[in-house]
Amino acid sequence: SILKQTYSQRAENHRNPAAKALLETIERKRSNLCVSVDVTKKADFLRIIDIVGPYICLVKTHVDIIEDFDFSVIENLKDLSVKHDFQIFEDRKFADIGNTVALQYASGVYKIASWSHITNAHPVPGPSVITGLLSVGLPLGRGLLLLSEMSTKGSLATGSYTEEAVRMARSNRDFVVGFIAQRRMDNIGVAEGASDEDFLILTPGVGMDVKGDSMGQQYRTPREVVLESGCDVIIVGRGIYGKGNGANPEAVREQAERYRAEGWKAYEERIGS
Ligand code: 5IU
Repeated sequence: SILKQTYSQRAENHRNPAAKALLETIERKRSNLCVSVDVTKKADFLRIIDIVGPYICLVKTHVDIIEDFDFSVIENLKDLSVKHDFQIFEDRKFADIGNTVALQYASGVYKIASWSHITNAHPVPGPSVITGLLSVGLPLGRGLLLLSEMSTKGSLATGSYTEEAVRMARSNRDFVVGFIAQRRMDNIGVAEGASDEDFLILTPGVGMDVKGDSMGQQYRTPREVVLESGCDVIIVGRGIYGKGNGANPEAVREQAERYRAEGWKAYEERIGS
């Protein structure tokens, strides 16, 4: 079963270059930690990434919240990704018709496809959202995650919506490499144990010290997410950079190290090593 395979074994199952690179990075750095850097100043953004860089496999960005954005942010981010050996995931959550998402992905101020190894989309428009994005991303070797579940209270992405998302992914395996979800999706709609599919499951809503925030976010621990729910990558934001936008570098470094260690321990326990 996928749950018992190592990340490097799974890297061999994947033909999509972004998925393969992510799995290889996870194994090389012994880190299934993705840091989500939701801050509004480019200096804070780059400083936090430089601190957490050694402990992560992936950085998750929302570049549209950076107030003083210019393209040097991207150049610096790319340099940091080489310096610290991590992949980049712009959490853009595309959700429009194919023609529009292709333009949003390739063009505008951010030119996301030119630098983000992985991005994501809501399945709400149906398969055309994938067709639009893959027209831009596939030739560049990019990968897409579908949002089949969310971490928030009252999320509508449940039941048949989640199942349809899995069907959409199965029809586009060369580009759709996995899901943003709270548990494994491989077994949805197939008999128990019958699936040998290998979708990557990246999971936000991870925190060890608090249960949620005042705006509907809900947190689970790395152990619950990786060991009990079989997810592959933990996505942690405020649990790592805290309230002060990472003003205390040593505290940020300590938290990154702590989440990396917890995520990896849960994985080792899962594969039984
Ligand atoms: N995010 C979630 N939950 C979801 C999805 C995305 O939290 O279901 I889809 C994003 C939002 C934020 C990050 O960028 O993941 C989590 O940040 P905190 O760890 O600070 O809550």
